[in-house]
Amino acid sequence: MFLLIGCGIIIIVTIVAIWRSKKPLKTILAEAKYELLYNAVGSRAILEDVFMRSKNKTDLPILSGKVAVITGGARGIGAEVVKMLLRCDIHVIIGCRNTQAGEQVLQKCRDSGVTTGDVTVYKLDISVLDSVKSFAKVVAEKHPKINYLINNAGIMFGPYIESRDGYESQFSTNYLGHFLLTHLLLPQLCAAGTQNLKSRIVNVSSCAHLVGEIKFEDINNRHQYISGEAYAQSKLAQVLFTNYLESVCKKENMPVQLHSVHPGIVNTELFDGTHLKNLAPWVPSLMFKTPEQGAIPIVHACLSPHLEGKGGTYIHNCRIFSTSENAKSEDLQEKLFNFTKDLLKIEDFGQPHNNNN
Ligand SMILES: NC(=O)c1ccc[n+]([C@@H]2O[C@H](COP(=O)([O-])OP(=O)(O)OC[C@H]3O[C@@H](n4cnc5c(N)ncnc54)[C@H](OP(=O)(O)O)[C@@H]3O)[C@@H](O)[C@H]2O)c1
Ligand SMILES: *[C@@H]1O[C@H](CO)[C@@H](O)[C@H](O)[C@H]1NC(C)=O
Ligand SMILES: *[C@@H]1O[C@H](CO)[C@@H](O)[C@H](O)[C@H]1NC(C)=O
Ligand SMILES: CC(=O)N[C@H]1CO[C@H](CO)[C@@H](O)[C@@H]1O
Repeated sequence: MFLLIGCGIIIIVTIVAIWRSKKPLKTILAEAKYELLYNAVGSRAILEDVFMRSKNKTDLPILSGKVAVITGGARGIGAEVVKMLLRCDIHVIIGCRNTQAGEQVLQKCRDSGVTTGDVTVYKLDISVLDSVKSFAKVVAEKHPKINYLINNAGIMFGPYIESRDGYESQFSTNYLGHFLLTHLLLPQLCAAGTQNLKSRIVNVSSCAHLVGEIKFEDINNRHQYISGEAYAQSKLAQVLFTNYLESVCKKENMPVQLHSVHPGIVNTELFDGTHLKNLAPWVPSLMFKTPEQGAIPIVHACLSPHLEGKGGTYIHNCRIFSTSENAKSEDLQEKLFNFTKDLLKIEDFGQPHNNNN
């Protein structure tokens, strides 16, 4: 009952915020449509988080010698993932914009009594293609074998901004940069995996993918920019890509498997600046998961032996969930894959040394 009232408040708060914003009616209607969709999907996800609370657990086995790469591991959910991987004695490579913040994550873990594992921090701005290339280059040189790649860095909503390479910021941060990074590190992932113990690529997507569609003719969503629509597009693109690459890896017998994960609705800085946090800041702290709880399904997707051989799946509260119909469309997966390869001028995916990337 309490939860239903909470969800109702979220809906009312956002509708009021949209009316206050004084935009043209057409934009208001389109934004309202997305607000309602998000509220529906988000409220359902919150309820699922609550009812599946007991399912939200994963073991932390000792995996000395394994190497994990994570984007955006310096705060939010990513920092909690780093902490859990350290407890497994894994060597974690953090790619983040502020390398000092990355170092501090290690310090905090040590202060809290975690003595195992190690952290190396390299500078990475995932929204800048050149930065992705230089990051991948040092990482590949220093670590010829990578067991886990966690594509976690992400941004949500915000105004229309273009990245240095000219792409809408959510598309370039959440999707494009990670597509390139995955391409560049695939050889090292293949080198670490075996047919019985595959390397894993985990994409931190979102239940928002359920309301997404891909606008090939206006991939930047420039024509009518609705931030929620662009976020959903970027998260759907991740799931499509995960599913497509999984089928490629299977076909070519690569020892790599892929998962997309919805971490839950988690109280992080991701919600800063949203209508909800501006008008009812107590809702996230009361009703959302903590970052630690959000990290659990991601770690589960990386490490759980129960998922061995079950690549291409979408994980929600440590359970395999079904994705949207859109995400299952093989046609759409291939179309987006071709489209992205062309954008990035990649000729042979996963074979970085055959071209100039
Ligand atoms: N919170 C939720 O409810 C929720 C729900 C579904 C999915 N997710 C997904 O979970 C992931 C993590 O989100 P969060 O909640 O932990 O958010 P957060 O607290 O805002 O953290 C975002 C992380 O991404 C990094 N990042 C953003 N832009 C970057 C860039 N251009 N280059 C490098 N790193 C960048 C940030 O690093 P800086 O310190 O450099 O900014 C930060 O470490 C995202 O992919 C998000 O879409 C979250
Ligand atoms: C994860 O999603 C990104 C989009 O953010 C995509 O570019 C990348 O290739 C995906 N990786 C895997 C292994 O699914
Ligand atoms: C993707 O590209 C391949 C190779 O160029 C082509 O054979 C295939 O038909 C394309 N698929 C789609 C859906 O456009
Ligand atoms: C909401 C909730 O109960 N989360 C739990 C998920 O699992 C971890 C560890 O198994 C607990 O510490 C959390 O409290």
